[in-house]
Amino acid sequence: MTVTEQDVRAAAPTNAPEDVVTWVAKIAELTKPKAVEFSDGSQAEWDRLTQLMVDSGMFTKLNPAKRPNSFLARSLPSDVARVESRTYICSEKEEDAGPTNNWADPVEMKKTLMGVFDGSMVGRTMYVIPFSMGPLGGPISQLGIEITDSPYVVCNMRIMTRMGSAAMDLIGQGKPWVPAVHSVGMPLTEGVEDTTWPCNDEKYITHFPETNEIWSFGSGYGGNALLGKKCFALRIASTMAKRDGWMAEHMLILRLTNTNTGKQYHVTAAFPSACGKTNLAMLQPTIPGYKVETVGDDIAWMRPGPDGRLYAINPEAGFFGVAPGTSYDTNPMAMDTMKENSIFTNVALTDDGDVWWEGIDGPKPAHLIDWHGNDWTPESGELAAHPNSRFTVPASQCPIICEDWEAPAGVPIDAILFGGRRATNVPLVAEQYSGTHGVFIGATVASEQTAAAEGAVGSLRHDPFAMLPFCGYHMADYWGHWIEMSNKLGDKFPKVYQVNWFRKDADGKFLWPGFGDNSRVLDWIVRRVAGEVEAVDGVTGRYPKYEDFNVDGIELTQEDWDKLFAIDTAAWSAETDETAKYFEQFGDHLPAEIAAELGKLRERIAKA
Ligand code: O2Y
Ligand code: MN
Repeated sequence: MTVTEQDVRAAAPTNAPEDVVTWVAKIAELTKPKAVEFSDGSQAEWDRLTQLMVDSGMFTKLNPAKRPNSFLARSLPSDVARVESRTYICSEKEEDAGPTNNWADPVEMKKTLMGVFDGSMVGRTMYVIPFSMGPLGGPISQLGIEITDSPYVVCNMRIMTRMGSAAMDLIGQGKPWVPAVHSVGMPLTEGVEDTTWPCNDEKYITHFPETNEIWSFGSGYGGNALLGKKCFALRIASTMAKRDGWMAEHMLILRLTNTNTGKQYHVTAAFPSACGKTNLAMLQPTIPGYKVETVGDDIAWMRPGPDGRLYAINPEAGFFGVAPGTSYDTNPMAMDTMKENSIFTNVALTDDGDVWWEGIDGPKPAHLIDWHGNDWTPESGELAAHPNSRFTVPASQCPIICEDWEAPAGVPIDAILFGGRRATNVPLVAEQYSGTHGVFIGATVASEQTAAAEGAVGSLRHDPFAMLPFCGYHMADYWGHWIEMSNKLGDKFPKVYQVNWFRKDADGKFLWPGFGDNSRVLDWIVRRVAGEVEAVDGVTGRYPKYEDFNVDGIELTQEDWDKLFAIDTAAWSAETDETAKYFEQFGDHLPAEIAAELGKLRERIAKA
């Protein structure tokens, strides 16, 4: 028995407009689910679906005394992360996807998708999730509807987005919405037994930028399945933003308040993975006189405001953070955020019904159930939690969530940070020389894969603007869009700063303490923004003077400082050659301004 158009009409809430009902009926006809439910986002719905998953074995309820209203899910080892190799941009012209994306012809991909989605939901319930990315009805926000056959996705979307009836109200008022179709790709046909993590070895994470559509097949995990996040808020939104004159960025947003003057600054920051982005979003300053509040931990949508400044919202409502390495030592605010109402995926389970992962506080327990569901002891010699295991938590539970984190018009941005994990070459902080130099700094974000030999560059993994897997169109055209936005806003465009917390000395020791001490770098940046402090011109940008930088309470001598800001001209010369080679792939899409900035960098190296 499969859902008919009549069933869809009967299930649709009264605020669902005809175009939505027709679309849902069409997807039901294709995917052939056994039932259809429109999500209202209510507590009752959460209670019902979490219980359904506990009953099916997909969720383990955590000990309510330790972790109220929280659940653990374990995925299959074949479905533990985003799959970039199966992620496609299906623009009409291949050139528009650019050399850094997988491209597929939209007509061909649609044929493939119609094949794999045909009957893909047999025996399952199809859930229809109306959602808003950003505060409901806000001027920067956008609407979407995800259809999925995964109750896990429904519950995660309830945390990560503003989901349910209120979003459908806005869609019913005729506001545009992005259609997103998701199936785990495991139909329960005759004789097929359901599993606790249904998925399919064949996966397609596809984006159609010209029609704003998302189709995702075969994975139940994270960015592959929670389609509001990377698929909508970055890949599709980046194409919308280019068309409409705004910016969709892979950036945290924080508010830094000078507690002596009350002056507030807002900073966005982009980092490739494994650079401590969540820790910075929830920074605990080690220097007195500052307070950090979190606006967002992963994505920023930014638009020029009426005063000509750039305003940012966090389009998400929750954090989908990496668990391993998170502790009261490294990120106490994240730990407090996940005290309740949370979903954990692929972490370990303690004997008293709580969660555990490598790097969490305290000694290793004598016994755990690992992320595979097997007994684990410290002698097992295996990781108890998967390295990409996750917590899904409501942002509102973060003890330092900014009171304006849901301000519909966003917060005005004062500075933009770009950082990578660079053991060599890149100084602690450098300010842009100009707007185009700021874009060059973003375009050359990279992390080192291996240690560099003396005077050479380690193997660099380029991740421009930390957008490599998330830009929905040609990467070099995206740089062109940044240049256009920067030129349009002129002096009001936030200044860009390159930061690097990870520089090492010749013995491989970190030169900078990082974590809460990164507040010292923020302190210098906001004093620069306020025009309170001078900077010295250097090879990669403008640097702080040692005497202006707050080193109270840490041991950072002038000698250490010199190492943190040292420029090895031979190594930098090699790095510019490497950058030029990296840029070659972008052909004539590379903005002339970016090529010119590389030339200027070479001139500064030659003069140094
Ligand atoms: O592996 C996944 O599906 C999650 S990826 C992710 C999740 C939260 C924030 N950022 C990311 C990322 O890959 O940048
Ligand atoms: Mn991210």
